[in-house]
Amino acid sequence: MTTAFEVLPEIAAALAEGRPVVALETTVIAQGLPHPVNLETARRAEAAVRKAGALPATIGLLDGRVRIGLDASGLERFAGPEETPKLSTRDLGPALAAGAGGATTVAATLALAAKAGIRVFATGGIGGVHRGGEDTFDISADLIALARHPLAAVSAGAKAILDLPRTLELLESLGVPVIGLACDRFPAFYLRDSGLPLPASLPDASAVAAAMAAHWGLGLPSGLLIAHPPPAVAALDAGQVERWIAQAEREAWQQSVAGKALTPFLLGRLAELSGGRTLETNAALIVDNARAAAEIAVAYAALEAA
Ligand code: PSU
Ligand code: MN
Repeated sequence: MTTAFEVLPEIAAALAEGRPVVALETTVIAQGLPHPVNLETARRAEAAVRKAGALPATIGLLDGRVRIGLDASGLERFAGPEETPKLSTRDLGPALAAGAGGATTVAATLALAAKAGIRVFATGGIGGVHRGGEDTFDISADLIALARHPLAAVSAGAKAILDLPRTLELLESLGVPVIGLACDRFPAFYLRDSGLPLPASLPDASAVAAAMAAHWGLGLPSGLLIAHPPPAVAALDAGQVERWIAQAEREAWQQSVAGKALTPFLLGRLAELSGGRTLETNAALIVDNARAAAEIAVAYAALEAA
């Protein structure tokens, strides 16, 4: 069987030479944001990575092949109006074997990026323990993937729709460092500050790169979560966000929305209830996280080369 694992040539060359590369996911494009904001945001995130001196590797499955890095038309396929399946770690093997395509979540993207040898990743906000997760066991595979794959994942904390204290507890259990980038409290996606203290805080990209090197230098297998607050101009009001979330959660429960459909449903309802304000914030923080991740990738590549 031919390996269905295609790395874009410019990315393969960069990785072989130890130049900085940032992995980006496609679920946020296909399920997290509506058309056409999704395509525009994906392009802006890639541009932000390049501007900061790294190469973007947007990852997904197309026609039964893993694609590490997408060209313009590949990106458009994930952003198009047609339905694209959401693929988590468990879905990758069956999708490949069926010759199918799909957008990869944070969890699936981390697995594929690790196989390609990429060390830095960016998203908007990772998944975590859902509210009520102590009963439903709805805990994102993103947390497990962070424990398994050696990448630094830059994220605006975890999504505000989640149970953030339990999400942090589980990350501690899994041995995943959670490092605030120039902040000492966990951001909550649309909010700069959840009020939850972080176990570590570092001032800049080079300090984060040093922590990555030290963590992996010990032979520790996990990734690191780099918590990066949304840009101040884009952040929303906490009370307002909480009211929208309460309503979206109630509707999800009434309509029995669960499993992999829950996160896209909640994000979609928040966008509607807020008259598009959560979308603007989400797009802004995705681009800003991509930039921060590129700075970390550049600093880490310099450290490795030294
Ligand atoms: N970040 C965003 N929007 C998103 C996601 C992340 O700003 O839609 C996606 C990621 O792909 C993440 C997924 O892996 O949401 C979490 O889904 P779940 O809760 O089903 O694991
Ligand atoms: Mn889930």
